[in-house]
Amino acid sequence: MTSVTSAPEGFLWGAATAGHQIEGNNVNTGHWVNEYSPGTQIPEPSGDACDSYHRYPEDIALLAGAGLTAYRFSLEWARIEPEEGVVSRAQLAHYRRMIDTCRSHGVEPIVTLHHFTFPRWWDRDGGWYSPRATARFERYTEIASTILDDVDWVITMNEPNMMINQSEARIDTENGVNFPGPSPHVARATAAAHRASMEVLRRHGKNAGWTVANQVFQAVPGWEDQRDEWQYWREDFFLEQARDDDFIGVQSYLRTIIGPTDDDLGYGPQPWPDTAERTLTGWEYYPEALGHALRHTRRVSGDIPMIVTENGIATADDPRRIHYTTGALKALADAIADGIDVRGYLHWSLLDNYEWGSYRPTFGLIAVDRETFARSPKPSLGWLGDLARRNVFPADGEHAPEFAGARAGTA
Ligand code: IFM
Repeated sequence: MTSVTSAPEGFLWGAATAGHQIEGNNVNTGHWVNEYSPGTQIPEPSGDACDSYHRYPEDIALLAGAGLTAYRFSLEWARIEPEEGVVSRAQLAHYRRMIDTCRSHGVEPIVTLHHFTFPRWWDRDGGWYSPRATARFERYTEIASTILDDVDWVITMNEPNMMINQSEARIDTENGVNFPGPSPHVARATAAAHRASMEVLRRHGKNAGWTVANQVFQAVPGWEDQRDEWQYWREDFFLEQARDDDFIGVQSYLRTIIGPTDDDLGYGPQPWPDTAERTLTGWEYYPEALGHALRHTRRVSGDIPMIVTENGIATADDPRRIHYTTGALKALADAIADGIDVRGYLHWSLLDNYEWGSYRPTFGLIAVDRETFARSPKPSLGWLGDLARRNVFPADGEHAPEFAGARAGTA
């Protein structure tokens, strides 16, 4: 019998998605262009995705019916502003209907303004390298704010620390998709756009912030300085920017061990040992990452409220998903017990969706038939919903074995 511990009153229990990964036919984005370009290195295109653009009422009803109380979803900038300065009222009305549907089910909508995808015109005209990037994002925030009156929680940008790799990747047209590492220029550009967006959202009375992919960088003993260096532009810069925000979204899946390598730099991520359990994304099974992520975020971002805006596992084995999430929630409960102010837990993801190049890594609490789009809730949805209804965390989650020799340096 699993023992439990209470979650704070009003704790948000939910699941998260992103437009491009579930809506389908998001044709006006640069990502769609890349997916369908001749010779693309993207293995599988998004196509109809989960057709959630039309089926969101069913998705929200399933989430609410299970007992969850919050739904994080994103707006698609490319639909709302299909050409620069052209605003689609019909698309704004679509997203407004999604918010209303959440409200009618008693579900708290948590809205992400930007989750990785850009309109084609943005990519054509310089992307983050355009001197107009901040003004464009600020204007988009103003446009989006017109439908957000009763939305309390707004995320300006999802994982800017991952997006900066993608921005650089798109620019390298000669060599195809390639992730040469983080760009301080793009990092600063995202930070400026975030600040401008925050000002708009605060004028509209929102709780606003951004979400950061927390990678739980750990060091092989003796490689702590290199770990810190590796980590700065990949994560800590972005955590620092959140110090004055209303909250920060913590997104955690795994850890990365930094140590010696044979390349010119001489240090970097270490391969996982052959014995490590891997998920369908090839990542190490490491549920306690979430506890390290929350502690590291507090250390760098300060004592601001946090929401776990993503956490989950790509697996075809649903009991394993429950096992992973049990471990993650146990780590979350411990962090709260240690005084970290966490306001909610949003599982990634509500649906099996498009994982940026493939449908194979299934992160969902709900399976989606790729032909008919029929939804089939997995036992994990009911399990998480039951914790939500009782507002409790499992207290005896199992932990994965530690890597020999790796030290949780900053966590
Ligand atoms: O699917 C992604 C999501 O878009 C951003 N965070 C990580 C998830 C899993 O890779």
